Amino acid sequence: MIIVQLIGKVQPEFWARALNSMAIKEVDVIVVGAGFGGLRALHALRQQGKKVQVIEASEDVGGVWHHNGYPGARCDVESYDYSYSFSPELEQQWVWSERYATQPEILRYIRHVVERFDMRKDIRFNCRMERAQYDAQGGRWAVACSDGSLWSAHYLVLAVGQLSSPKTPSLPGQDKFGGQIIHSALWPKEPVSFAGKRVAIIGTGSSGMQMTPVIARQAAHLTVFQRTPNYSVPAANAPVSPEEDRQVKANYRQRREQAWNSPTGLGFLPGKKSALEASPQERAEVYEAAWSRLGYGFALTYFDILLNKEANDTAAEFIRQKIASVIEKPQLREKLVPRDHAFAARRPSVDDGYFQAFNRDNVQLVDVRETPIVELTASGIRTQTEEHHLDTIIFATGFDAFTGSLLKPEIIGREGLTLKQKWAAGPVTHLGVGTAGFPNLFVLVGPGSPSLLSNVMVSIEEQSDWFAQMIHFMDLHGVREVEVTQAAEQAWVAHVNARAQETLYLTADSYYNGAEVAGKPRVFMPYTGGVRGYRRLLRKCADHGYEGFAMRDQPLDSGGQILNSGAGVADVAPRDFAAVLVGDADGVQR
Ligand code: N01
Repeated sequence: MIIVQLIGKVQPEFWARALNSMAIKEVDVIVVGAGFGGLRALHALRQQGKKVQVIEASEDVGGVWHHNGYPGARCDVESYDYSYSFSPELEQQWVWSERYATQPEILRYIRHVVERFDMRKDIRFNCRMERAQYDAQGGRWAVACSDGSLWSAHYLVLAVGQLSSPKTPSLPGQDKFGGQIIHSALWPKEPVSFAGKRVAIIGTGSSGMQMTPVIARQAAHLTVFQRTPNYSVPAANAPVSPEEDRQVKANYRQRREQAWNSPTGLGFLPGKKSALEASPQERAEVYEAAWSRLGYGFALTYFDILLNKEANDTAAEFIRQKIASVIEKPQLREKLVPRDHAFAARRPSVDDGYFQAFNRDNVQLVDVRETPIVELTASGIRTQTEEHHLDTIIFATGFDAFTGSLLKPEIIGREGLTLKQKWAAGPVTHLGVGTAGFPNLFVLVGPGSPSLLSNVMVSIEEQSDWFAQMIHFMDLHGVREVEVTQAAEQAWVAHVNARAQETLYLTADSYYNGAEVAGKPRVFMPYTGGVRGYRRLLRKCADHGYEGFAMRDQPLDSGGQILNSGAGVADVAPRDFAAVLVGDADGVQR
């Protein structure tokens, strides 16, 4: 049936090659991606006794943490929170060396988890999913991969990451440059030396800001090409002392509970007060205390920093003064201090000496809005005013966020509709986990879920367990096919938009709303209702028999009947964002 489906509807040379080279392998679930998300999905699905095959395009585990090996790369979520919670033994035995772990340490952790839970045997490396097609009569996904392997699975889980499709601008003359070009998210595995080199970094988001001070210390000369000045708060990184480790581990469950019940999954509860209710002196004290201690939690010092422009201005001005105070050259201060958007309306960075790096004699800033890049030459970058001679150019230019990696493979649902066609005007999901017309397909931390507005580890674990429980429920009730209803996804998209409109996120161009890629639909993608609120909605959906998902005893095309009240629309009436910020997404006001 599957072969007929594949050959009948899609007849690329690829399928012929795949079919010739290998037999179709049958599994219960294909999970695409062996980063934190895919590995956690593997664990959750194994717990349900499922035969799972993880397929991974690269040669090892880790996802973005495998690829983003640039100097200075580290997480801006505290190590104890950016880690799996499913195994108390793992929690107790793993020792983090720093409050914010470096990329190598995170990768060591991932590899440890993979070995400890014997995951490697279920992962196929150097295997990129190129095409997946739903067999509407058989109710299974047929998956074809770059290595010629062909799979049939009841369920398809896309754990491909939201920031995993690197974006490189195409500048004139890019092929002429004689030196080395590196993208921050495709960092070479062999060591890159900057000693004695003239280096350029293009892009001043989190990646550019993290690598700048480190490369500045190594290179002969560093030129940073900035388009938009970014807000940043100090990382407040420190080694973890044995006493701190003991304390965290003595109360780890409590710490997890706090993270799960906080708006961002970072454990911080927002201040109960409006920034505008506080006196200037009180605000200054609160901001000062948060500045050196909270990292990204700075944005939650008052509950309305992301809701009200006037409130936001108080935080933004504090940060501007802090940034300006460490930059010695007045003309650089003007260029580096962010003024054109509200604080945290785009993703701010958490840095360790970024602005101070510009006090060094070997570091130069080029504002590309003032002096745009004209071309790359054989020996460097030529702007409208000068040529910068370079040995190495680093693109820290970010990603095609949220949908980039989801839309790369050809994913074909009912009646030949591709995911790309379905999402041509922007991604449409119910709860960020599934989309109508694509049965038995789950997206991990997809558009419409808190994803990049949360500690993604919390979201990954929440959704992985939720899918696994849904599959268990389906097994118990003889369900063969599950599919988001159109009514449910329309209601969810309206809800996501309504919630976003309560915030300042829509006031800025950012990768949250597709502005990072020319021609990409301008749609706000993450869910702003908070981790705790989202968690409650997932539970409510399950408690109501998976409301918004049609569950059928057989595939629809084989005459399947709906077993639950699938047509129901989740009750997601927009509510006061401030209520969500203190964790009451289900309508309880503060
Ligand atoms: O990417 P970005 P990133 N010419 O999209 C500029 C996570 N992360 O890799 O702002 C010149 O933020 C672009 O300019 P503009 C985190 O979620 C986390 O830095 O579009 N410049 C911008 O300055 C983060 O948000 C950690 O005007 C160009 C930069 O490139 C996300 O990953 C560390 C350009 C891209 O910034 C992405 O971060 C690293 C062009 N043609 C990343 N095109 C931590 O955990 C783009 N830019 C700390």
